[in-house]
Amino acid sequence: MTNVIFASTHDTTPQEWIAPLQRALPLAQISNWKDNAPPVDARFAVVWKPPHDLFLRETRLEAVFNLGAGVDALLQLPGLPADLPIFRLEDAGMSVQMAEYVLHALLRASRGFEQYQVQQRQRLWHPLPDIERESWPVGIMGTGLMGTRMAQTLAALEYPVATWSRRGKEIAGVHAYAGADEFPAFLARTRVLVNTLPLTPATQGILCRKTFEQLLPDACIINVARGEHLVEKDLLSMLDSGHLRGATLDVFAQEPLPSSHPFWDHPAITITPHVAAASLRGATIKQVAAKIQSLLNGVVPTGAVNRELGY
Ligand code: OXD
Repeated sequence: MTNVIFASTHDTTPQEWIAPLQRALPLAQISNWKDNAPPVDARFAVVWKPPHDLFLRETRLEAVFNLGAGVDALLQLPGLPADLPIFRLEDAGMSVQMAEYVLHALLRASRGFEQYQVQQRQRLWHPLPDIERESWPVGIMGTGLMGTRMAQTLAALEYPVATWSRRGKEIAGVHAYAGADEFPAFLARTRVLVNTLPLTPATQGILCRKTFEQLLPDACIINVARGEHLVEKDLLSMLDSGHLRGATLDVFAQEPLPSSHPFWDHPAITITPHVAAASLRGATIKQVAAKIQSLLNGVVPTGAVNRELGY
């Protein structure tokens, strides 16, 4: 019997994951993590924000499956064996939601919906100038599944779109910038900066004053990756000085965002509670079950995390 442990400190109703996972893998025994319980000697762990002692207790794991795209928190857990394979979730309904989220944030600015909302309250019938797409060049940091889908979506709507990533990725109709050398040129043509990068020591704090200063004037920031990418005080001072026009933030260094945090009341900041893209349960379970089955058949599935790169 193959033991699989489900370990999430995030889900209050783990049975909603465990029951369908058990149906998808009838020959395995799926159990829920319980604090202060003995190990179940699991071969596989299915996790999201797992308990800190997961790897200290379950020492026979052969692979871990992360129920999200970002593995930054998982890689920090104590006792994580250096050679334990980790598989991230690949899309599972997330990239289309991310594309919608970014499109919505972009349109609020580019189509004047923010101003029309204010005008409605004033009973003001006042058409704004027509949209000029070339005034809204979008720059997407990261060309994983999320960044790629966003770039394709916005390019299809005829916005000028560029991406920036470690190696540069070819996407039809999108200009690719690659590596540290091309970062300044990427920023210099960007007015709407979207962050989809994985959080690693190399990307932590990348949304900082030095980055913001290089953007086109009246720029917007959209962060859907991790709160730790952003230097909060730099964002606030660049908004207050008028160099930046606004920011749409879905992720924060501390979640939930504390009620005393200055972001809540800032007129140029739009906040959502880490909901830009949810992994859809049905698609996620199907994908994780297929990957476990693949390993049981001796075939390494896709989505393996490169531990050196940190994603
Ligand atoms: C993820 C997330 O990493 O939802 O998938 O944050």
